[in-house]
Amino acid sequence: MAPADPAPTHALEPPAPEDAGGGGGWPLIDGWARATLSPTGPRLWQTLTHKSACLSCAWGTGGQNGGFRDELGEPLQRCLKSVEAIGAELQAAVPREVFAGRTIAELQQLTSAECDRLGRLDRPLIRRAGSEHYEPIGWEEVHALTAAAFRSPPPERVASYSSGRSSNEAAYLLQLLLRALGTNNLADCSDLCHAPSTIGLSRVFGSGTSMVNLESLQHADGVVLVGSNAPANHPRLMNELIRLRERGGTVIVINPVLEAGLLKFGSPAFPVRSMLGGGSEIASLFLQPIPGSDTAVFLGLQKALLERGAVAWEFLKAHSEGWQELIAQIESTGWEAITACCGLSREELEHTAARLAACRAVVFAWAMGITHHANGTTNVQAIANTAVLSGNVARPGAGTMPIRGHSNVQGFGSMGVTVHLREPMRLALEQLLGRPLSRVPGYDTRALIEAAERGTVDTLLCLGGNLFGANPHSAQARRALGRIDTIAYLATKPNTGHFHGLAARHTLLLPVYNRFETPHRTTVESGNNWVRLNEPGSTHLRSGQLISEVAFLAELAHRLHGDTPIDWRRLQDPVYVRELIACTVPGYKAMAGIDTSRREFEVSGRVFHEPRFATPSGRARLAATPLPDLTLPEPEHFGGLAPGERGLVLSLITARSYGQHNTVVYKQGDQYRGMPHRHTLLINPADLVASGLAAHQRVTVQGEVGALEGVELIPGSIRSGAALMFYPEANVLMRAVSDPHSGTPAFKRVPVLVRGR
Ligand SMILES: Nc1nc2c(c(=O)[nH]1)N[C@H]1C(S)=C(S)[C@@H](COP(=O)(O)OP(=O)(O)OC[C@H]3O[C@@H](n4cnc5c(=O)[nH]c(N)nc54)[C@H](O)[C@@H]3O)O[C@H]1N2
Ligand SMILES: Nc1nc2c(c(=O)[nH]1)N[C@H]1C(S)=C(S)[C@@H](COP(=O)(O)OP(=O)(O)OC[C@H]3O[C@@H](n4cnc5c(=O)[nH]c(N)nc54)[C@H](O)[C@@H]3O)O[C@H]1N2
Ligand code: SF4
Ligand SMILES: [Mo]
Repeated sequence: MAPADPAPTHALEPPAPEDAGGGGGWPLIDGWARATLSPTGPRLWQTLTHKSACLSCAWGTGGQNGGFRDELGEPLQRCLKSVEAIGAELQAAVPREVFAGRTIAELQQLTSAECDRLGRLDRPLIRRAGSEHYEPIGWEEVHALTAAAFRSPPPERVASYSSGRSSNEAAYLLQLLLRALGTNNLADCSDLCHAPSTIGLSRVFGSGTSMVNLESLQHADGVVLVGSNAPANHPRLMNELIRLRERGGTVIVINPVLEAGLLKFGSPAFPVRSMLGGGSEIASLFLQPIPGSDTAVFLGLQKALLERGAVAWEFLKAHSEGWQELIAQIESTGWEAITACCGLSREELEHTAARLAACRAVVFAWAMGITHHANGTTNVQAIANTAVLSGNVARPGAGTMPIRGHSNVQGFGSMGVTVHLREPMRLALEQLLGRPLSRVPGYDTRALIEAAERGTVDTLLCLGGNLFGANPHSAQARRALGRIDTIAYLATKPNTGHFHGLAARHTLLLPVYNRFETPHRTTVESGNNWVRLNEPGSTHLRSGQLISEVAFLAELAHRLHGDTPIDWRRLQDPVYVRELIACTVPGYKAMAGIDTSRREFEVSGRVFHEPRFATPSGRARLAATPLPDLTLPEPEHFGGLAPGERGLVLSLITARSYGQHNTVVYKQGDQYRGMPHRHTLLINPADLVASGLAAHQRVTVQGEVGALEGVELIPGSIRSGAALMFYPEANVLMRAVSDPHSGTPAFKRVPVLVRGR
């Protein structure tokens, strides 16, 4: 039984799932039916069975096994999120009158959902300085203009930003062409996402990705799921959690929000249970800490493990270094400091540690609730320390598993689209190009925005994504992008960034094929280090002038670099690109010959089957993880309350709703959190009482750099002192406060003043 816990805001044993609603279930089945029976239904089915990886998340369903299978060949692994993403790509082209008739000012009025619903981009467009319109432009002029924009400025003044939607081949070309130009300015969406995981895990294990593969996960009897809303964002992971509970395993969830789908989840993969039984139970234990305090939670778990004699001493001494420093920190940090920081009781932490110690093999998995903090890298290290201390690494069923975001975000990192290029790959690229690469550190995403704001960026190529919408401090992002001379956006569909992120002189909007339309084979890498092969496809936009990303980048490279030291035009051939990848990207040797073998593979050197890590000594490197200071400012910090106003300062989590993919919104509300529309703020009922504000009242949410008016207060299962709003709208509120180690912004702990009358 759970120890008594007087605080009403956090629960240890989760509430009975019957009372908690649960995620998945009927709405999912209904969603499938609607989507597949709609007018685009037949095309949708055809796409679902196409041999290519899912466009949506990095769990990586699809590929050579056919649209519905995971890498172990298990069927029925495609979720509704995938259907949503495909449905959006199957829209008709944006009607001609939209860009001809509507001014930029009018297009700027569109919401994210409205931008996406305009349809598919199907011909190149340009907006010239001073013009009120995007107008058509021919490809030849596009190529000449982009080549000139990259050729003219000094290399430090050109840059790229990318979002992990494109292929490995496009990613590899992008970095090769920029590095050959002499710049390392390769900002990527992972800078806003899992960079703390890459850096934290590299520090501890010498390798920045998951050390667990799907097969290994299926041998776990414990999973600690931290800061992840997997029911919405990685739905097929839920199948693994359901199975683990069925095997008698333990799922420990750590999240300030009592997410319904983490209590109980109805998966279409288990249809009888999900329809008749109301879903499967997920969390065995649910901890609701203060946002941003996970380092304290894990230090508490470590202390409890130490005190109950559950540290794997032999393993620690044989396979790690720096453990003495960590043990000293655990011993010298008092329980009061830990519990005050995380808001959980000592009993809760001890009880959780006991459950952890009783497991044979535990996987520690996490997402943005861990990384989106000013101490994101430290959070990751605290988790890794716990895994090593308890002996839960480098054996079947045990290890650390960052749950990646975009479907090929991990592939972008592997292909060298990063400001932290690893030494072996640097050497290989230098050999390929026959000269040393620039040693000037590149701009990551935040550094890029800051450099642009200073006026030191002239040319920017955006391979997918929404740089404007994804960044904190929207006003600053708009200003910064406006100081760049030329921006080329390669995209499948319009988004808010194309209308608000306008360059000073030329803004190009260039239509590309998505993964299932690309006329040549491509590859991607899943978050589980599995490389998928996507077969060629075709587009429904028959009269469109779309280009493949590889073709565009190879053309640009050829115009910039000619035929030396490699034949850049030959890079139009993705088979040749894969040959280069096989000989320059660590772990990718198996890429050679994939075109004939069609054999998908696991990147080598990532999954640790035995405790020899990728560090110089082969040992895991442990270090102390300082507790964060989570003090919130007073109302005066935000200008204070006006006479007659009531309100309170809260720690705001900005997250995804159940109906969006990042900056692209598909549905307005979030039924699982009881939020009927997007202009809402989830708040603990006790905070409502204490502040004198009322449920469903419309309030002003005041952040450090901006405010949102008329926001509806929704009482819900969130820890007292915390609040939740949807991204990207909430990005107008916050100043960019970043983790110094990774540059990743603190999107999950934004101080705000909520005020109303
Ligand atoms: N359908 C869909 N799928 C997606 C995406 C999408 O937008 N839609 N986006 C993709 C991308 S790029 C990514 S990165 C992933 C994102 O996947 P997630 O990380 O699951 O996404 P978020 O919505 O940011 O939710 C973060 C969770 O962390 C919790 N949290 C917030 N602060 C804290 C904290 O301080 N500590 C702890 N322990 N928990 C906290 C929140 O309550 C929330 O449940 O999903 C990917 N998959
Ligand atoms: N406040 C707040 N801000 C956040 C977050 C948060 O939780 N809170 N999350 C952060 C995270 S984790 C991430 S990853 C970033 C996401 O940031 P981004 O990756 O920059 O944004 P997306 O919304 O995923 O980009 C969507 C666009 O990509 C384009 N696209 C789609 N498919 C393709 C393709 O195949 N090729 C090309 N070239 N383009 C394509 C479409 O035009 C679409 O509009 O946002 C970050 N920002
Ligand atoms: S879990 Fe992720 S990869 Fe798998 S089908 Fe769903 S969205 Fe696609
Ligand atoms: Mo992400």
